[in-house]
Amino acid sequence: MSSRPVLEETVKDIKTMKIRGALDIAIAAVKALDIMCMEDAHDTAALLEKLRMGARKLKSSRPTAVSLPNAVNYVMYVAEKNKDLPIHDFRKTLSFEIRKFVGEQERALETIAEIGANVMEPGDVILTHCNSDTVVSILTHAWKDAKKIEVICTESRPRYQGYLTAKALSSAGIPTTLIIDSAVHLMMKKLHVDKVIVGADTICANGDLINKIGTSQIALCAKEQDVDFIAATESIKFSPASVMGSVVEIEERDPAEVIEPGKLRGVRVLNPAFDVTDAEYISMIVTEYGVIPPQAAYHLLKEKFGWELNI
Ligand code: RI2
Repeated sequence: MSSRPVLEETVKDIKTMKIRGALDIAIAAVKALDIMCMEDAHDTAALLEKLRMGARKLKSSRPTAVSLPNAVNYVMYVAEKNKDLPIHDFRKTLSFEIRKFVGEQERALETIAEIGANVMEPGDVILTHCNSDTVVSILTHAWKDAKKIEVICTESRPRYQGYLTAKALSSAGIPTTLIIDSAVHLMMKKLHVDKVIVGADTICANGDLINKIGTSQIALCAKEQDVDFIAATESIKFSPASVMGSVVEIEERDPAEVIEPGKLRGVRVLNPAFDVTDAEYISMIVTEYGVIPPQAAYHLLKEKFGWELNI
């Protein structure tokens, strides 16, 4: 049996953003490796080689969200550690560990929803950007806790992921307002925003946040207006490579997402998908281990990714 179509399909779906959101792409990637585990192979060494190739392809499908390489590297770390097992035991062990890992990520999301909801206060007006499952889980949890919040969502051009957020929150019964991205500064004041909360694609060792393009401008507005700026993230989105000084690559997507090709002849169109928010603009980071200041990112990395960093 060949699981190549599943691998190719997953890579394609991540590239085209059919599967998107930092946590969802990580989970989809390791599930593809789980299916690859059942691939025909003479022995463990042959299967491991196929998995290595699959891991490389999955990791190169989108460059910015570190949850993707973190999840894939973890699975490959377990695979390499068990490379001396007979193939049947190898398949069983790896598949078990992958499923355990996915379960842990799902539980992390539930825990963050609970912790993040505690941070919300009754009557809060909250602004969010793009579409983060983590943020949506926090806000719907707060609503179920009878916090009577209101949420302002940005459109999040060019892919309009803000529509997904607005739809999910209003379906949960939360009073929801949609604004265009450039209205943030005006509306933060006019609608008396109390808190900003966003998801994360990557958290660096120095506490900097990499998230959907536009996030850093919102953080500047929040700083100016003395509004708390909160990042919500599972620890899988912390970057061990940043401990070693590596700079996260910011994904540049097809300009056709911004404007129909050829519509503005002679004009260069750029489409960066993410930006960097300096740690000094972040009031707190909500993780499954609790609420931490951005300055604690390095310690969490050491604790969580010691296996990869050898520290
Ligand atoms: P969750 C998304 O990126 C957004 O930037 C969002 O804040 C982040 O992933 C985290 O999403 P994209 O995939 O893991 O839309 O919280 O480019 O769902």
